[in-house]
Formats: sequence, structure tokens, C-alpha cells
Amino acid sequence: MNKIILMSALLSASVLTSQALAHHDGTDHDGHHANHDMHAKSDRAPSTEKGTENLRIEDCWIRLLPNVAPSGGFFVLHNQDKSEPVVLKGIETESFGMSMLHETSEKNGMSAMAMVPDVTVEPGQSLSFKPGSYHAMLEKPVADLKVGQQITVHFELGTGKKMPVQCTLKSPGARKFSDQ
Ligand SMILES: [Cu+2]
Repeated sequence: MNKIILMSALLSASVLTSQALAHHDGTDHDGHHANHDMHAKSDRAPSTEKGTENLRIEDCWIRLLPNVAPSGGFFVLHNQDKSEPVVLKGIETESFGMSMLHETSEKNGMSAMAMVPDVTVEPGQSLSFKPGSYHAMLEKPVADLKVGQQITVHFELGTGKKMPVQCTLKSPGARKFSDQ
């Protein structure tokens, strides 16, 4: 009886360890050695601003990782309005079953990531979603996604508008838009 309990304790410990290692190697969806707490809740409330739709979205790409690991989404937001902020509420695409906005940040010298309810770009400013910073996390890919392919991603704004953008799927080694 005791032996069985010990065995199952060891088994679950090893499962936890391999998951933790998978999250800490260089292949995570952020492309950054982040301490992944995927379920970390944001410590701020969602923005109540609608903001402007005068937004240009550039250089959208997704680092396509094998099914078991979430893929990272990166792009640049240019707020072209001189007086209103842009509020990005989230992204969605038929190519992935689930996606959310994340932020990687330094806390006590450690890199950690957390969900954010939205991201605000101030009037006239640009904001890059890139490894080690803001990024999207995409899970549950549909079958047959391939590196080099373009997919349509809808960017949902504070106004409720969903802007379609073509995003390029790139290899796990990609770190920026110009990489393959
Ligand atoms: Cu993340």
C-alpha cells in the first residue's frame, strides 16, 4: 500500500518536472527564457476605454511550435490617431482554438509572464509585440498548419471592431519578422 502511494507520488513528480522543463527551455512560445506561469492572473482590471480604430498593424508573425506547446504571436501596432488611444482587447483566428495576450516582465531579476486583459497604445505611438515583452499565446492549432503559410488573425479593439490581418507562420527558431 505504502509502496503504491510512493510510486504514484514519484510518477506525478516526474510529470510535473518534465512540464516545468518544457516551459523553461528555449522553445517556449515567447522565445525567451521566461518562468512560465500560464495561469498567472493579471493584477489590473480591463480598460474601460473604447479608443480609436485608426490603427495600422504590421509585421505579424507566429512562431509555430509542435502541437503540445503554445505558439507565440508577434506584431507591431501603430496608433495613427493623434488624440485617442488604441485598446487591443485580444486576437482570434480560426487556425487556433484559443489565444490570449501575454506580457513577459522582469520581477526580482527573474523573467515571468502573465495574461493581460488588454493592451493600450497611446496616441501617435507604436508598440511592438516581441519575444521578451508583450506577445500573444496561441493554443490548439488546427491540423495542417505549416511554416511559411499565412493565416488570418482578427484583432479585436475596444470599440468591438475586429480587424483582419494576415500573419505568417514561422519556424521555432524565428526571433523576428525577417527570420524564416
Ligand atoms: Cu506567454
